[in-house]
Amino acid sequence: MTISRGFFGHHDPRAADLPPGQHLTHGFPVLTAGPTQLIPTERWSFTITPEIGEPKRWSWDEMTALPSEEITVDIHCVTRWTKLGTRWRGVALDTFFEDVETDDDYAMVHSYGGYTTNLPLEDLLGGRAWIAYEFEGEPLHAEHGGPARLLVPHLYFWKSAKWVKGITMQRSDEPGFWESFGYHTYGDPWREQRYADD
Ligand SMILES: Nc1nc2c(c(=O)[nH]1)N[C@H]1C(S)=C(S)[C@@H](COP(=O)(O)O)O[C@H]1N2
Ligand SMILES: [Mo]
Repeated sequence: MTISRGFFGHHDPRAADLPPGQHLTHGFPVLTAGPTQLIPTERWSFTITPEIGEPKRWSWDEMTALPSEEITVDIHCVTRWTKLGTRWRGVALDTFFEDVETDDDYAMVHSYGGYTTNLPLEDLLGGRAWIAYEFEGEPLHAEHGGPARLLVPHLYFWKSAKWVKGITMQRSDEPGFWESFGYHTYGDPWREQRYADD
């Protein structure tokens, strides 16, 4: 069966895919607190540091040699834009965590340039989060977090740290950059968890 756009009148055919309070964008806005980081791949590395135990580090070549996936997902910014059907290539966080021993339930994600964001370890696992390094078939542009960013599309997009550098594991859920300025500690767009009290 085919359903023409006209069937839905003037409403967007995928309006059902919009979380509450969001509107569609067809562009790709750039949102960065501070300057764009320019990190050559030779200088890029990604480190997971448990609270107790050995850190594990991947160079660019080691990271890109890991099995990657093509991911098509909707992304939701807390400033109310949603972009449907974005296509990325990346390595699932499950793959990195296979090599890490940790008893810690929370993660603090760190970026080159100092940005941070927190989330439960659980939300990085189960095929729901990636280190992404291609967007729409091209190397990820620096303004969107290239050479590599975190991609956690089931949470508001501020959790998807650009120029990702590492993850430190922690026993408790400490706030990252926006979270310490009053944004929600978890940030589920479907429950409209924008600010601390939502
Ligand atoms: N390092 C870093 N990552 C970041 C940000 C930032 O300022 N610095 N902004 C966040 C916010 S608020 C959003 S909405 C998205 C924007 O990603 P984009 O610029 O690729 O659209 O990146 C997130 N990751
Ligand atoms: Mo954002």
